Amino acid sequence: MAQEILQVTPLPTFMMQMLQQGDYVVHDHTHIKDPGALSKVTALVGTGASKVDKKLLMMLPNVKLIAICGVGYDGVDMAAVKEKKIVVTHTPGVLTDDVADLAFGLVLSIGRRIPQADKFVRNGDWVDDAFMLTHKVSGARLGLVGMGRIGRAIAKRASAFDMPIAYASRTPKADLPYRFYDNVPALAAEVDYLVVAVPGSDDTHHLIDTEVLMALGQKGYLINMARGSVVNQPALVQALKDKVIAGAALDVFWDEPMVDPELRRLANVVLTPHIASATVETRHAMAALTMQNLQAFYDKAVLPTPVPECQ
Ligand code: 8YV
Repeated sequence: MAQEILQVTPLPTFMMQMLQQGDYVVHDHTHIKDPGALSKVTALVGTGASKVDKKLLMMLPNVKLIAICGVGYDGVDMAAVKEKKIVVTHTPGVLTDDVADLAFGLVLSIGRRIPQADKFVRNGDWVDDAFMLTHKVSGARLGLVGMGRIGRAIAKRASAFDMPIAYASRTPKADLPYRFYDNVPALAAEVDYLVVAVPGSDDTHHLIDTEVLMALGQKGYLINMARGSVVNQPALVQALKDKVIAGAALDVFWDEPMVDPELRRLANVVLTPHIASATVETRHAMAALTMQNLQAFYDKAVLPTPVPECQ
């Protein structure tokens, strides 16, 4: 019998095809054609951007799995999930390299002002003047806020650029040679590039605030491809306007895809539309892992990648 699932957000066409081939009946939560379907749905599928709150879960009495096609699941109300004995899966590992690649691309882009230089050539400005001098990335000090899978992958890339590496996390990692800080402002004061690599959660909400930005200082750059919620965005906009920091490169924002117009007007920023994992290869690998989690759930087999709280 075909299993009935609900897609919480739009999914890529190739994933919809995988679901159809897997004989799933997929309902779209914004256009449920059959109201009776709500009680037939046993699993939800969404992305890292999906909001799954208590209100939605209360409408779905028989949901027992939430399969997130993404590593972050900060949009899922974990208290409601626990209460309803639902299991959540996600897709860690398969996107680590892409996210680290983009993080490093953002470091290079803001440090060397690559998008601005591209615009300079396209606008014909080169004819009148030489492009501004930028700042050296090789050998500059890199600080990581968080040292999980993605933090480690960024550190590996930074090592190849001879960057001294330091990190802030709850506990030091015994296997790593990098300098450890137990708080973010102290780390920020010692680095040129501060890269956010922690998951979005209540614990990390606004971890990057005015104090951190002041510590990072006039020569420092902030890079965020983790979650918009980790940064106090109005405080960042103010710091960028007042030149409290040198610049920021951001792939994630509050209230995506609506990006603060003030931020969009600034010259000392590089902005990308939440694309850290958005390569053909990785998005297919994420979709395949999500399908494996779904299949394992219906086969009553061991789930490949449940989130830590559900292990
Ligand atoms: C995407 C992400 O937003 O994995 C995450 O947590 O933020 C991204 O990979 C998304 O989940 C794509 O499906």
